[in-house]
Amino acid sequence: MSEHGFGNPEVVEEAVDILIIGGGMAACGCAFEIRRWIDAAKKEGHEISVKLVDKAAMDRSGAVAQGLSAINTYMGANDPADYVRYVRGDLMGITREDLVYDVGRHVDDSVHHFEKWGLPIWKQEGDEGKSLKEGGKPVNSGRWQIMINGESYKWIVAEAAKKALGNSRIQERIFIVKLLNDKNDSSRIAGAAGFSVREDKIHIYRFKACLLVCGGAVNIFRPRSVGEGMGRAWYPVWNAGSTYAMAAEAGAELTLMENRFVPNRFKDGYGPVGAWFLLFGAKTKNAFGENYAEKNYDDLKAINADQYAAGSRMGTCLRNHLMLKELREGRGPIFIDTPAAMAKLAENMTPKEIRHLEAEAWEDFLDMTISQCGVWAGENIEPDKEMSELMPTEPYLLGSHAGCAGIWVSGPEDLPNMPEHYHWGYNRMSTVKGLFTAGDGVGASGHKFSSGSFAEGRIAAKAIVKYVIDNADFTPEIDRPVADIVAELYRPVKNFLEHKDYATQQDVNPNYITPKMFQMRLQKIMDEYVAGISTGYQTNGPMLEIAERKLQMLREDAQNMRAKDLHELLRAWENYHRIIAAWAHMKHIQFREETRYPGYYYRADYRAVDDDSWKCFVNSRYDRDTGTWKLKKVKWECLISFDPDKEAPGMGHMGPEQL
Ligand code: SFD
Ligand code: AMP
Repeated sequence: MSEHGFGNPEVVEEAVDILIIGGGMAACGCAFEIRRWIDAAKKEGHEISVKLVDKAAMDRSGAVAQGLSAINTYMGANDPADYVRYVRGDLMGITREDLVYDVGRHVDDSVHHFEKWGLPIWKQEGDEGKSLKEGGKPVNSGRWQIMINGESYKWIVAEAAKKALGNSRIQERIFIVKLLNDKNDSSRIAGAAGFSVREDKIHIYRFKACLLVCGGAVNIFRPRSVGEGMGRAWYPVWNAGSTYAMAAEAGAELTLMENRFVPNRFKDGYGPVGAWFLLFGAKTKNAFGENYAEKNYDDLKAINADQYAAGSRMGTCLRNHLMLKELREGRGPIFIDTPAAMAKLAENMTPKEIRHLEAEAWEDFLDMTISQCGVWAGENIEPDKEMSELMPTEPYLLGSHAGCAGIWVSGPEDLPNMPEHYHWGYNRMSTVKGLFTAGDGVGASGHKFSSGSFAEGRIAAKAIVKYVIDNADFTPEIDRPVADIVAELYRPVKNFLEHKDYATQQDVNPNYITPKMFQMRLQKIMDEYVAGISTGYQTNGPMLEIAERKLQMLREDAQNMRAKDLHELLRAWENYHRIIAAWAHMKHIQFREETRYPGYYYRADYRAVDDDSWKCFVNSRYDRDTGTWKLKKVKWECLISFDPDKEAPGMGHMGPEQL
C-alpha cells in the first residue's frame, strides 16, 4: 500500500518541450495544429515533445462545454480589414489591430475544418448538401455570425484535437496552480506546477515553452443568481481567472484589464441574445412599451460616446448604457418582444415552417444554455406568445467575446508598418520568454469567439514550435525547490487536517475559511466597490481605494483557505486565481481616469469618454514578491484606415432605429 494519501501527495516530475495548459477552444486549436509543425521540425532533426493538461475533461471543458448555436466569427466574402473596423468600433476604438487582422485572415479555414469533422452548419436553401469550402452559403445571423446545430461542438473539436495530439500526450483532471520562472533568467518561463483533482498527486512540469489558455474569469463579482440558482452564470464558472493570474504572477504584462464584459441576457437563465436580435429580428422595449434606445440616444453625446455610435452602429457596451438608464430611472424591466419577431417571420410561412421556427427558438438555447429553456418551461413562457425579460449580467473578464481584457502579446511578423512596440518576439508570446497565449488570454483583441480562439491557438502553435527550435540549447531549471512548491500547493489541505477537530462544526473554524465563504467575500468586495450590479456598475476613486485595501487583506487571508478534499483544493486555488485577476481589474479601473466603456462600468468621478487623454492601452505588471502593480499608458496605433462608411458596418441591428 502506498504511503501517499490525502495530505501526503505523490510528486510526479516530468520534462517536455511544450506544455499546453487548458483544453478549451484555443488549446484544441494548438493541439490540432502543432503536430504538423513538430513533424516538420523532426525532418530537420529537431525532436520536440508536447503535452496538454486540462483541469477537466476535454470533451466538455471550457466555455463551449454546453455547445453553441452560432459560430460568431466567420469572414465568408468579407474583407478581414472590415472585421478589424467592426471590432475596433465595438470595443470603443482601442484594439490591437494587428492581432485582430491576424485572426480575421485565418479564421475561416478553422471553420471549414469544424464542418469536415462533422459540425452541422446551417445552409441557405439550395445549398444544403454543399460544404462551406465547396461554396455552400451559410445562414448568417449577423454579418460575422453563422448558425450551427452545435450541441456537440466541443466534442467534435476535442476529438480532432485528441486525434492529432494522441491520447498519450493528454492529461485530464490536472489543475495548474503556478507557472515557474527560470532559475537563471527570471524573464523566462521554465515550468508549471499543479495537482490532480482525482488522485493525491502533485505534477511538476519543466518545459521550454507553454501555451497558457485557461479561459477568462467568472464569479469574481457577486452574481445575480442566488440560492438554488447559484452557480448559474453566462460564462462558465469553471473559467476562474487562471490565465490572467498565472501570467501576472510570472511577470507577464497585462493589457486593458479594466475592460470587462457585461452581456445583456435573457433574465435568470442567461440565454444569449445574438440569435434573437440578428436572426429572428427581435426588438426590445421598456416596461411601458417605449423604444428606449431611440429615446436615450442623445445621452451618448453627454458622455462623448456618440462618436462610437454613429447612425445605426453602436458598440455592445453602449447598447447596455441605453438600457441601464431605463432600469436606473424605474422604467424596467426591459422586454425582448419574441412574439412579434416570430409572428413577423411567420407571415409568409406554411404551418410546418412555423413549427420549425418554434423549434429553432427553443433549440437556440437547448444547444448552448439549457437553463434558459428551464426558466421558460418553469415559468410557463412560450416565446411565440409571451415576451421575456432581458437583464445585464454581473461582469466577466475575457478576451475573446465582446471584451478585451488579457495578456499583452507580440503580434504577427509579416504585416506591413507594424509599430515596434507591437512586435518583440514570436507571434502571441507574452513579455515573458516562452510564455504564449491565445483565446481569452490575448488582450486588446476581442470578438474572436469560439472559432477565432481555435484559430489563434493554431497561430500560436506555429510560433511556439519555432521558439523551441530557436532555443534548442536552453535547459529549463525551475527557480524554487520542489519541496516548497509541494508545501504551498497543499497548504489548504494542511490547514484542514491540522485544525478540523478544533470545532464541532467543520465549516466554522477560526483557523481556516472555506473556499465557498472566501469566494463570497471576494464577490462582495468587487460588487460593492468595483462597479458590480449593486451599484449599477458605478465606482469612483475613494471606492477603489477601499477595494484595494480589502483585496490586499483577502489575498493575505488566502493562506488560510481550507481544503477538506481534492474538490475543495481545486476551489481554493481557483479562488486564489480569481483574487489576482480581480485585483488587476481593480487596479486598471483605478488607473484609467475616464469611462471608456459606458454600460460595462462607470468611473462616476470621470463619467465621459476622454479620447484626448485615454485613447491608449493601459498595461500593467505585477510583482508577486512585493504584491505591487506598476501601470502605464501604451500608445494605440491605427493600422487599418478609418472609413466612416465602413466603420463597424456589421452592427446592423444595434442602432436606435432598430432596437
Ligand atoms: O451565444 C485549466 N462563446 C461564443 N462563441 C461563438 O463562436 N459563438 C457563440 O454563440 C458564443 N456565445 C457563447 C460563448 C460562450 C458561452 C459560455 C456561451 C455562449 C453560453 C464564446 C466562446 O465559447 C469562447 O470565446 C471560447 O471558448 C474561448 O476559448 P478559450 O480556449 O480561450 O477558453 P475555453 O474554451 O473556456 O477553455 C479554457 C480551458 O482551460 C481549462 N482550464 N486547465 C488547467 N489548469 C487550470 N488552472 C485551468 N483553468 C481552466 C478549462 O478546463 C478549459 O479546458 S454567445 O453568448 O455569443
Ligand atoms: P450574444 O448572443 O449577445 O453573445 O451575441 C452574439 C453575437 O451577436 C456577437 O457578435 C454580438 O456582438 C452580436 N450581437 C448581439 N446583439 C446584437 C445586436 N443587438 N446588434 C448587433 N449585434 C449583436
